Amino acid sequence: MKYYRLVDSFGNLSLVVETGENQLEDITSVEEDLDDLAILLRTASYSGTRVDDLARDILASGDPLVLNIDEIFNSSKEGSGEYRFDRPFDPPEVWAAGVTYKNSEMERRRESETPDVYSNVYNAERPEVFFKATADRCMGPFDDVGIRSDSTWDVPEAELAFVIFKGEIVGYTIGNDMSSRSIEGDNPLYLPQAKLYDQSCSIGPCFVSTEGIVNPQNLGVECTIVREGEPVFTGNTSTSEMARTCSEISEWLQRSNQVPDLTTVLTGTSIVPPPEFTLREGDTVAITIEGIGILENNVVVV
Ligand code: DO4
Ligand code: MG
Repeated sequence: MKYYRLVDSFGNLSLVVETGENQLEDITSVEEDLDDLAILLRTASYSGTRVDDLARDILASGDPLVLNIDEIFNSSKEGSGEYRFDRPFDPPEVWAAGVTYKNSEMERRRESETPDVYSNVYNAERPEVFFKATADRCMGPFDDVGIRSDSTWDVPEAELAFVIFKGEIVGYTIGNDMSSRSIEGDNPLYLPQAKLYDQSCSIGPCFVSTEGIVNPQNLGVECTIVREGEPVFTGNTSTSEMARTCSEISEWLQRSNQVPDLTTVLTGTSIVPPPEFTLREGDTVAITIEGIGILENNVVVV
């Protein structure tokens, strides 16, 4: 099932579930303490219930508020209306895997004066896994994402993201790994500065439980960048092109490294705009992943 977090015009949060064509049902309108995915996952874990079964039971036990997805999508985009989509949950840590697609390896070789590090890691048993963002640096749907003021070449990275709870993958979302190619290209040791800065990441629009995604290694991914109303870049791929699996990345990340519940892990990109392309303030990035939805963000200089 797909879980969204809504914020109303008074700042109140609610946890809602997609239950039909264009339809959301509000769990919080039935159980007022259940306004966050973390609480639902914890309750499911304590009671030994699957999260989707718990959500269905709660909705069936009351008379939930029913909302229309398209209306909330439009009001979120326009910044108007009673409800808008919030970041679907608060990830205490965001990590990312890199060079998990052949295309990413080739593009990084192009930008770097030390290209071999990328080929080596693509072929190695140990994946590249790096710290990507804290909760404060991770934005939600329709929030602004950042390009650094000291960078000259910037791109979004459209990535499937998985979510860990009690050491296990419990669901998926979309991630945007905003990146400075000029800073990473100068020296791979600058990677933390190329990847982690204000508003350097976004996730959303929803969290999809593992029950809702049959095979994470076979999902279509698309990224479109719009400038002044016109698309200036579109690319697509499939997670079937990934050289590693989500389970494998999760296992490597958690070796000698306990991660807190709701840690989110971006799994790498294959969609790379051409070398002459760089993002500009005012651009809009829309990432679509099959079975999850569309994550849309505007770009600002930070
Ligand atoms: O090796 C640097 C970062 C790679 C990355 O972010 C990706 O492949 O998505
Ligand atoms: Mg990336």
